[in-house]
Amino acid sequence: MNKILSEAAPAFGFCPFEKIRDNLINCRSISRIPENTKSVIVLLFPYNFGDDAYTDSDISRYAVVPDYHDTIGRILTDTVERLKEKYPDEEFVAFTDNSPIPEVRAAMYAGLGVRGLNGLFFNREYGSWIFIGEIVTTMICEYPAVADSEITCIKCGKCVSACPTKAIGENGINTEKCLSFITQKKGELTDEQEMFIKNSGCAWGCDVCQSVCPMNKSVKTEPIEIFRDGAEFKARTDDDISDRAYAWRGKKVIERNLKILNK
Ligand code: B12
Ligand code: SF4
Ligand code: SF4
Repeated sequence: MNKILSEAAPAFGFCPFEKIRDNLINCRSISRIPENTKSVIVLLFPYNFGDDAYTDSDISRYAVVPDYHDTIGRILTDTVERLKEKYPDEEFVAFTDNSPIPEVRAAMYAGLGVRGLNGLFFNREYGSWIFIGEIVTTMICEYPAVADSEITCIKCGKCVSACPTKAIGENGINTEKCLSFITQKKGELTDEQEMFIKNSGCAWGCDVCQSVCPMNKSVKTEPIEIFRDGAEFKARTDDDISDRAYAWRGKKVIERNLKILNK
């Protein structure tokens, strides 16, 4: 099992399903979770090229690499096939992002790292610059002993004060205030929302609460191979943007944001 998983991702772990059963996100794919699920295999996919690489970039780091829904989706589908071959009596179902699994929580209980005040997950080696993907299975795995007290950050407050829209509160982030959410919003924006985008210099997403975090200093800068190949540091609006993370909202949204930046 570990050999197959290590060929898919540089870091992975096992979360008991019972740790997240009561926190499932209510989306359409929830029905794909097998009835007798016992474990969530959590895999981390690093995408960070290091601070210097992004100096002239106008999109957030996660959008620089080819759309992770496709790339990680393909890796996980392949991994599921290999696991099914090896364990024919068990069920395996892959998810990433558009997933009923609360991925931050699952990664914490898989013993892979901690949750920050900004709601994001930080791994010891790669920091928060990782995508989380998972395979839900009926197999019982070897779980780490993770105490609730061990899975939050040091709460230094740097992300709270640096957040441009003051979206981080005591109980996590206020989604609608978050600049990442604003850049993905369709239609007209308020003058204030436009100002936030203009001041950020970023046409898609927001990296501020990650960039200031001490847990992201001195982390590994080794994106997985599939990300190294197709990285693009500037947003595009030509005919084929289908392999980019900003494509799913349609071309109008990224065009609007670029127009705001260039005003
Ligand atoms: C909807 C969504 C968004 C929304 C709303 C975000 C939000 N936090 O609600 C928006 C569009 C704003 C967004 C933005 C971003 N997102 Co987003 N998003 C998601 C998505 C699809 C669902 C999140 C969700 O609704 N979770 C449910 C709620 C209830 O979870 P929660 O508030 O985090 O709290 C849970 C746990 O943290 C835990 N918990 C909370 N507090 C505590 C305390 C203790 C003690 C314990 C034990 C547990 C615990 O319990 C809660 C319930 O499960 C996830 C993928 C997924 N399926 O999880 C990606 C995901 C969280 N996003 C991701 C990314 C990369 C981003 C951005 C960084 C992108 C960018 N650069 O702009 C920003 C960061 C904004 C931020 N600070 O969170 C990554 C995060 C990777 C990481 N290192 O953590 C994920 C995991 C996608 C992925 N597959 O990699 N996102
Ligand atoms: S900046 Fe400080 S408070 Fe925010 S996530 Fe990082 S360690 Fe936690
Ligand atoms: S992604 Fe940006 S706007 Fe959203 S919580 Fe983090 S710093 Fe604030």
